[in-house]
Amino acid sequence: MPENNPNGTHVASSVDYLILGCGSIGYNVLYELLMETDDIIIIDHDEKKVQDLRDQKYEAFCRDISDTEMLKDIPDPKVAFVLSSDQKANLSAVRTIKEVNPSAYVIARAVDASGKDIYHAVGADVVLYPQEVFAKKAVHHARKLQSSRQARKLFELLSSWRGTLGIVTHTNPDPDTISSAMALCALGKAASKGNLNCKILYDGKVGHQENRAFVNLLDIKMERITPEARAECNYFAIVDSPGPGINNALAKDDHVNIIIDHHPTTDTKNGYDFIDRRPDLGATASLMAQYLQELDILVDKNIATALFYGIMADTKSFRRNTSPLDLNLTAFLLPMTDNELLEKITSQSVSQETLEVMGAAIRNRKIVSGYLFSNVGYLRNRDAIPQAADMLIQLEGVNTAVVYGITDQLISFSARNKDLRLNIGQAMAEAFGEIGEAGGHSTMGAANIPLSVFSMARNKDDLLELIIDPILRKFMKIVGVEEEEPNEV
Ligand SMILES: [Mn+2]
Repeated sequence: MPENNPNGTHVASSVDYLILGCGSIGYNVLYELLMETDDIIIIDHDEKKVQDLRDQKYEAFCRDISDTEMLKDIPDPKVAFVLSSDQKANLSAVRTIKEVNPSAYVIARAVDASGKDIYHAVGADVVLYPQEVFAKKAVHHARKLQSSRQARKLFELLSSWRGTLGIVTHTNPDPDTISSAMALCALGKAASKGNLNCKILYDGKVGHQENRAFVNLLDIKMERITPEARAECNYFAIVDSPGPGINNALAKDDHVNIIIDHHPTTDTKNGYDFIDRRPDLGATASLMAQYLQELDILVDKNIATALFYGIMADTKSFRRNTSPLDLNLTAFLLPMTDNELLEKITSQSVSQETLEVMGAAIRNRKIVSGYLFSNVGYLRNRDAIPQAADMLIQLEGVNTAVVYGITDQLISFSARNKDLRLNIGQAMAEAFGEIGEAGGHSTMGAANIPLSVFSMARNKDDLLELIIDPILRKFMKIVGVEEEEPNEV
């Protein structure tokens, strides 16, 4: 034990750690620190305790920590822990330390939850309220346990299956749903030791230029979902959509074994072999990354890159619906990703049509009390609509942007929202849910209304003009836009 002297004089000019108050918390801190160093000084007012510590060869002093002279002859601490159960004494101790040695890093114990701010005011660098620390840790463990239990459950289920698992993406698959499907494929193969054949089934188009590059560059094998392809499957999984018939090619009453998703849903149907819905996550790809992490499954470079890009794309590079867990899991994937591939995927050129749709969205915008509406007319590829909505929500004075257009099969809406009072996903569901598919989160929503809803066959642009007014009026009523003349900005 260096510089330890039973007379209580320390010869060095500084000490690594100073512990003020050595009750049960102080003692535990001492115990933790001893794993790293024994350059520690303890101050407590209890004579017997101090003697006990000295008997154990620790450097301890019997002083009252609320005494402004308590640091006399004690070397400057690099870090001081103020841990007694007396709020007043703790506050006084923090003040004394900061006065005598302003560069010391002070970690203080708040004795009640409301006292935290006062400690900061007197100079504490970190304030911990033990009850809160315990609660956070306990909940964290419970969550971790829950997720590893889910991962193991999925693994066991997949290991017991033989035959073919069809993994269904959502319609017009994006990187989140595609990468999640890839990861589930890998998990299925690992769990069944190759006895389960997995295929990714999709419908609609892979529209966005980056998404097409994503599929090509990562060499992703996907099959269009046909009756023949479906007939080959013994089991079905849905990734990145809340259930059968919700934004995917399956029918509402189709039997599905696995659902893994992050969209909020009111669907209460059960009877699935496995279900994991986590609306608090920014991407389904995060959830899949967590399974791979929990199960310690070796992640192939393409899958890691795909999941990484899936999380990035769904969270708009961590600016939308991103939780700390999304970031942790992205960090987990990072060392396994292929930077060159990522660079190639993200530097794709914009198609002519996308550019034209963006142009139309800018030209045709109308703004009513912070709500922007823009009709982009007829288009072949609906993927340009959310891109236009992403762009227009950035316009000054706009809190909510709704962009819509018509394709050969449907009228498609995409909405973005910055107004904290409005849940745009809910508003879309309320306005359009009866005539089509609609939903989303508080900051983003979408709706697709199949043209089969409208019996008249006409010129597409006319049809859009004709039906859009009553639909939009319903939406405006739901979100509470006052009727006034729109201003073009
Ligand atoms: Mn998603």
